[in-house]
Amino acid sequence: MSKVHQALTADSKEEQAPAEDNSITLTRGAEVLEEVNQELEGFGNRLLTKIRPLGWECELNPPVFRQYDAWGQRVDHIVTCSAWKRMKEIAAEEGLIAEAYERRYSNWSRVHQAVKLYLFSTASGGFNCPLAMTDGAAKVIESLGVPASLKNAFDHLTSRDPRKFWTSGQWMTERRGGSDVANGTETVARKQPDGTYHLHGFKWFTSAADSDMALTLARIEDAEGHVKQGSGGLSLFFLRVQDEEEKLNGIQVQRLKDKLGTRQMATAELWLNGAKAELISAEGRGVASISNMLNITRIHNVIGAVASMRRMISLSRQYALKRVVFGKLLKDHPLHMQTIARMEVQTRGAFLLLMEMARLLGLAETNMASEQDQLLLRLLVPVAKLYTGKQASAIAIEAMESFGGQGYMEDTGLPVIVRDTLVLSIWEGTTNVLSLDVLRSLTKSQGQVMAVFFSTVQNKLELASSSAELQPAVQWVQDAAGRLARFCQGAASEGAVPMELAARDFSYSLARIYAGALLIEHAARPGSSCVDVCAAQRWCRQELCPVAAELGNGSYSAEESSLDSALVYAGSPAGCDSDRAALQCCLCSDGVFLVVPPQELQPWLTLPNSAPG
Ligand code: UCC
Repeated sequence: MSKVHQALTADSKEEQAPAEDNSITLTRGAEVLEEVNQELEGFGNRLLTKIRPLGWECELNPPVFRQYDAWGQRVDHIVTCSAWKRMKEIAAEEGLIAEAYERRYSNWSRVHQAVKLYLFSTASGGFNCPLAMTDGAAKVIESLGVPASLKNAFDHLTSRDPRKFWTSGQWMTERRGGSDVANGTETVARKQPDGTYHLHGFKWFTSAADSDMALTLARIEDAEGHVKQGSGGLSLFFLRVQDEEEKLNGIQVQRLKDKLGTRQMATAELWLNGAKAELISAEGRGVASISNMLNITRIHNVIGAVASMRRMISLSRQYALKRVVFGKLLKDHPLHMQTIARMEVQTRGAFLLLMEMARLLGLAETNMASEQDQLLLRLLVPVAKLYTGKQASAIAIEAMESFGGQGYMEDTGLPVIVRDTLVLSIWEGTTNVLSLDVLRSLTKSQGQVMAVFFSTVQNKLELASSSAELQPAVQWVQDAAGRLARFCQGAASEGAVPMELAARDFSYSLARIYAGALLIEHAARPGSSCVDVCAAQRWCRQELCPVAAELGNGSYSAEESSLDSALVYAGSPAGCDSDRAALQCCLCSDGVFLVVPPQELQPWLTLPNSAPG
């Protein structure tokens, strides 16, 4: 039985430890809200009048790479525009990183920071990316106890002084790949007499390569020049990108990446050729140490996703108030309103997931989190990251379509948002890699994350127990949670379900059930509106537990799994070059005929030979 299956056998009925009395934090929460509201109003004005135009300037003036100076000297200069530089100053002035580490508002500081970043995100001209990594780097350093050698860096990363503020890179991806870091990392670290290391290797994607510092992984060479392979051979290093004379620190910039989106931000290939660095993790604990950074950047990814969804819906909604088609405004076409309303429901669920994570992170960072809160946070970060990344891509495209052909025009600015959104399911771990991380959280906690998940969902639903209008929604969530619990028990006891195959549907189930519970809890609070109730009801009407549904369809059986490959390669070992060839191959494959009835293939198979292949 695999470790995941063993974890699933953990008693999911385990009692949650009594929650701490949080009435004091709640009261203070109301005061914080009042204070923060005022500040946000000022920030909102600044966003509209100053920051958004700067963001557009960043889009129009993407970074360029100047390899040589006028005299033929190699300089490897990444030239960024003045608006990009101004964004860095604004980020410092607004305390977009500092807020989280000063903890002015105690456990609410992370919620405050998340809201500011959420507002900033789509106006930032891509500057949200370096901020994500900067926050992640500060988190790693703080979790190491801010050692003396890193105090200076920490102070720069968390400064409100624009002259002092640093951003950080996170150089994890090498030529052999970005998901399988344990096997893909080739960079070596050679120890120097002064105790520092020189790094040698090639970093294939380095986002915001104009940053002041970076955290990166490398394998320490022993005296014989040997390194340990795998995850256990990786250690974490800190380095400055430039030295005191502003010369690159043993780094050559190979080229800038030509990306689909996030073009405002310089992503570079970097050749580390003796870059001076400091070891900051225990030897061989690089991945575990950098995971503190990953979990923060993944939360920023969720912020970016929800912000993008909200921006696209706002634009779409405004357009519907002005555009007349078929004799009336778009807003008076029920089908159009249904489309936007569906996006709205998705966005509300995603927003509450984001706020829940920020709340839990705030508790964890002020020693107010119970063990259950910490487990829940560990589970929710990959769940929310993978789910909102997909939601945001779908909504960006749907909302673009709501503008008709105009949505496809560059000068509307909509394609920029779409392009920048599509990366969110790739950055910081793809959907499948994050689904496997969900399983990792399960095994690492020996199943305790699921026990906490179920009891927290149940607690949230209780608030709605006296609301008749929310009862159907409560019932759907309870049914889905029941089906998920049975799935877990079945998967564990028989070991019958290959969990890797079910990982994505499993993660989607967690996201939908949890967001359903959050929407219900929100709708049940005093002061909520009928729109909140409607959003909760509609969210809960979707399939909340796709993993149980797919199990019922036999999707995780060995037969289905082998058919997956048959469908993909359709009888050709080398794959197929065109749809026509693929369909012809399907004819040869009994397996494919079993799942695609011949009558459905008929229109395709009778295409004239001249039809495009
Ligand atoms: O894309 C990148 C930069 C883009 C710019 C950022 C902008 C984002 C914000 C946007 C704003 C809008 S940088 C590249 C990103 N790359 C990734 O995300 C990597 C994806 N791959 C993974 O996540 C893999 O699952 C790995 C690398 C974590 C797998 O590594 P291993 O070594 O094979 O995994 P292990 O052996 O399972 O884990 C090693 C240790 C374990 O701890 P111990 O040894 O104590 O048991 C794990 O529990 O690391 C621990 N660990 C974690 N702990 C692994 N992952 C986590 C985690 N997420 N949280 C806590």
